[in-house]
This record gives sequence, C-alpha cells and structure tokens, in this order.
Amino acid sequence: MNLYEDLKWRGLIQDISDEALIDKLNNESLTFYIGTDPTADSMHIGHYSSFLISKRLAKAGHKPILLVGGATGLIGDPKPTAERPMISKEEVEKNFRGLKEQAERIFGFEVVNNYDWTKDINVIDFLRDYGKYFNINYMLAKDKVKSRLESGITYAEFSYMILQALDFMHLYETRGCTLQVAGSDQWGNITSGIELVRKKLGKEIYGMVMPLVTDSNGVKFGKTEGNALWLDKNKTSSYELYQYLINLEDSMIIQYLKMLTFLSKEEIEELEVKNNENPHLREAHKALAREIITDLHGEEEYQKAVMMSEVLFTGEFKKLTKEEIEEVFKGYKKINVGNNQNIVDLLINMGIASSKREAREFITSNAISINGEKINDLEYVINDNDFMYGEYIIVRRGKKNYYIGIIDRS
Ligand code: 545
Repeated sequence: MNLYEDLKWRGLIQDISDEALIDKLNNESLTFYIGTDPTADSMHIGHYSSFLISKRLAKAGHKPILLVGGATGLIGDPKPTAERPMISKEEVEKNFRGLKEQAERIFGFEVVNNYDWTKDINVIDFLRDYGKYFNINYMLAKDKVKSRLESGITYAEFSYMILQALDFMHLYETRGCTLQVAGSDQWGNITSGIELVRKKLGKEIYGMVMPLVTDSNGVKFGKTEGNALWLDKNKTSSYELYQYLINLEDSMIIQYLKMLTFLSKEEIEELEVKNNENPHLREAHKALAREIITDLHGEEEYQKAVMMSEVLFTGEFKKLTKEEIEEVFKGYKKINVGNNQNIVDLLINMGIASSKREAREFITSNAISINGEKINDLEYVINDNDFMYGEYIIVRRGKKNYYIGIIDRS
C-alpha cells in the first residue's frame, strides 16, 4: 500500500485540493504544515487525532512544520455559531508556551509562531499586499462566514482567513511548504491560502483535510460529558485516559485503531477478528489504549494505568500509592469514617447496607471486602491497619461496587 492508499484506508482523507497531490504524496518529499491556535494551554485528544497526521507523513519521508498561532490566536477562527470571546494577550502567550512545549514533546517536530511574521505588518501593507487579493464575495461564500451572516460576525473574525492564507504563503516562500493538512473544518482557510498563492505568485500549493473523529452518534472523539481529555497528564491522567479508551463502544473500535494508531493493516485486521470472536476480552480496546498512551506519555505511564485499572478487578489496593488511590477514586464520594467501629455499623454508616440485617447478610454471604481482603466475621472491628496511609479505607460489595471512606479524626 502506498501512503495515499494507507491514508484512505484509515479513513483519514476527506478532501484534497487537487488530484495531483496524490502522486506527490506517494513519490515526492513535501514540506507540509499543520496549525493550531493557543486558545487553551493544552491540546486535547481531538487535536491529537488531527496532529498524528504529521507523524504519518513524516514517516513516509515528508517534512513537517507545526504552527502555533500566536497571531491568529489573538483574533480567533470564526466558529459556525457565535463570536469567540477575546482572549487577553497574556493568556495567549501563556497558552502558546504550553502548546509549543507539548507539540514538541509529543510530535517531536519544529514549532513555528505566526506572530513572528505578522506582528510587523502595518495596516496599509496588509490591505495592499493581502486584502487586495481577497474578493468579498469569495469570503462571504466560505462556510464559516456564511453560517454567521444571520447572527453576525465582526470584521476581526471575518479577516481571520486572510491571516491563515498569509501564513501558508509565508511558509511556501520561506520554506518551500506546499501542503497544509488539518481537520475538515479548516477547508475554507486552507483554500484561501491556495488561492492567494495562485493569484499572487501563480503557483499551485495543496491542501488535505481529514474528517473529524466522532463516535457513532456524531459526538467528537474524546469528549466525555462535556469534558475534554487533555494531552497534559496533569490535567488528564493516563489512568483516566485508559478508562476512557477501554470503554469505547465496540462498533467503533476498529475505526479508531485505523485513525489513531500506527498499527498496520494486518495487525488491525487481526484485532478485528479477535474483537468479533471474543469481544469480552477487549483486545482491540487494549491495543488502542496501549498505542495512544505509550505515544503520548511513554511505556511506564501506560503500565501504571493498566496496573491501576487491574486493581479494580483484583482488589489489590495495597499495591497503590496514596496518590494512585486518590486518582482511581477521583469521581467517588469520600465518606467520613470513624475508627474502631464494628463492621456492621461501618456498612450502614457508609451507605452500603440499609439495615443491620442486610449488612449481616452481605458479610456472611462473603460479599464484603476491605482493601481487597474478604471480611466474613460479623464481630470484626475496624482498626488503624484498615486505613491505608492512615487515611483511606476501600470497601467492596460484590464484584463491582466500591466505596471509599476517609478517616474521621474529629
Ligand atoms: C492558524 C494559523 C494557521 C493554520 C492553522 C491555524 C489554526 C486553525 C484552527 N485550528 C483548530 C484549533 O483549535 C484550537 C486548539 C486549542 C488547543 O483553528 N485556524 O486551533 C483545530 N486544529 C486541529 C484540527 C482541527 C481544528 O488545531 O485541524 O480541525 C481540530 O481537530 O479545529 O496558519
């Protein structure tokens, strides 16, 4: 399979600006770029899915440039629905530093800042050198502008496409960059750049966009109840990421493996067979989690995420550090628990049983364990040793119901 066929097979090609690009992708070494705006200090997994293309193209011999938009971030790419709130210059700068560091670490390529070549353009030159090449009718026909004509769009956001076009031209002139890649929402901005270079320089450059990765309901990949999964492990831990990936819907998992990993067609087809034959083993899910987490945070973080996830099945909480316990039980209500209570009272106090009778039933039927050890003695009294790190007590009822108590010293 050549590069283009591979990208097609993975479902990563939504549109290309010109058929001539196919041959260039397969047979030449192109300099290409992909850009992001510093609207946040970390990318999330959705951006990762787009930016991975930079590694794929680089592996095939093309030369990547990553652009973080220190200038465009100050203006704001129009959203289809409403004007973006203006972000302060300090915030854009802070976000820029975060994104640059992250992009360099994860993707390992050079990062450029469009602020460097736009900050000194004066307004007269801007209008003469670029504005003059943009026909208003052409700009109004762009999807993102069109969708805002009713609700309104400011002149600043309206001009955004000129800035992105100017970047493409700049990178073409200074570095021979002939291809811009992005998610499909960037089509209008990319074609603006192609158009500018065509008109101004009489040269042909290219664009390629990928579909946005979504679940079977069209919800963007990596969005859980409105929260994003960040690529910064201090914002989204490897464990949290692992939990998200391992629980993705079965019907989408093969598509995700194609789009989000570097596993080969053969490897993915093998996982597809396994997923169909033994879905409960979740081999495809595990492979997806392994590939993504290792790529983002390294092997050790991945192993840790697996170990922490396994503890929920084995009950071996003693293996975990205090921080890991806090991480695993992040979303759980921490119940205050006094020391020296009888086990029956404990179950009631923690809301695990609704009556003494029920509590006794749970205990005698072997359904209760504390920190991973079965308790079937009705006279058992909680003591210092039951509070891991002097703080936490974890009670399990049955296979899956966990409760975490925190020592009440009052
Ligand atoms: C600016 C100047 C350029 C080229 C590109 C840009 C950025 C571009 C844009 N891209 C999106 C983005 O989101 C905010 C990220 C916050 C961390 O707005 N105008 O910056 C997204 N992009 C990746 C994909 C995207 C796109 O970073 O292309 O489609 C999302 O997956 O929305 O010269």
